[in-house]
Amino acid sequence: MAKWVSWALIALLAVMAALVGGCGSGQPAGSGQPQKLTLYCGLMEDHMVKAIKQFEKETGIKVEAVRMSSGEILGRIQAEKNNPKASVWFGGPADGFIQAKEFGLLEKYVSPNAGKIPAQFKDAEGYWTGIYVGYLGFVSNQKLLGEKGVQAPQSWEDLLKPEFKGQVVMANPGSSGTAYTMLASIVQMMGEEKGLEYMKKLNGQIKTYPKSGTAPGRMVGQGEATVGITFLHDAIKYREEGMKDIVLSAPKEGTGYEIGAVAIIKGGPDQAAAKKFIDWCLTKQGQEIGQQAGSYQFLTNPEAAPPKQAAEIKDTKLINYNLDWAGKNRNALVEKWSNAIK
Ligand code: S7P
Repeated sequence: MAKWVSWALIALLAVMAALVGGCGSGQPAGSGQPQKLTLYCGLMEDHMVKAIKQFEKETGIKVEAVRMSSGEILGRIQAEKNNPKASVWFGGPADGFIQAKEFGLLEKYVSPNAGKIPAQFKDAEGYWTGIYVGYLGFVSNQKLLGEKGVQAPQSWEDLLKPEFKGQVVMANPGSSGTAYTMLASIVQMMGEEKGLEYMKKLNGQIKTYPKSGTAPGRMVGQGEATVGITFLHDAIKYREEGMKDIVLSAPKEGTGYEIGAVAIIKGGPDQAAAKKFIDWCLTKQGQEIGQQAGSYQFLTNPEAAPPKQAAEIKDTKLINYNLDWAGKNRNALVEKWSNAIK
């Protein structure tokens, strides 16, 4: 064989090896550039950081992420509709994802790993997939309850007690997925008219409406308010981190819950990397990683081991939360709430 033919053969093999290598090593085929991915993230920041590090380690894909509350993410991807900057919405209650699907902001993607996730935790058409489940409830400060001589609330009605005037914290349902879950739960339980009347009365008890649903638990734990409305797993996290006065309770008539989801943003860059991230989130390892950062939601992949810390809230009485209704009516209901509390 002529020498130039052997060299050409070697060069060809080298190019092919680079192309094949690129597929599994976080490089877009043939580019030599590392693959990258931008996420908008609705779950807690420490969970987000752990997940990203592990995903980067396993895939070589470089991830950038911004933590925002659900309403902010929805607003951001709506505003960026014609020029999306991020490719994945990672975490936060599925209500926001349903509203985003309605607005045409999500890309359909049925991951090969989605088969493991039971039907009640995913969109039937593949626009979003559930990765965890969280129950809504109350977080109280034992010391402040003692000073007021009052018990932790056991019902939604209890939040209206005079002892709690100016002492209740819930996030703003416009920005927060947690608070929207509460608003939608109340309206589903009481009906729209009575539900909004209740929210108006509750408004008279509220100390402040922070942006994120992760804030009430922290504020109550630090003694800034007596009672908060929160996802119960967040209250467990804060108590475990040292806020020892935290006590948990749940409304006896029942409460709403979230399915925390993940989805691909329509038209976002790096769609191949986005799909790999969704695939990873649905694995046993991808779901179990949150526990390392104190995220104690129940998990949707039956092969993933649920956090042992979640056992204390497993018997919380849940309503038959109509997620589809809650998602499709999100913006309209938030507007009605804003008018009701004026
Ligand atoms: O990661 C903890 C967690 O409670 O954060 C999300 C929660 O809704 C906070 O987001 P908002 O700021 O939008 O309220 C939940 O999805 C998640 O379980």
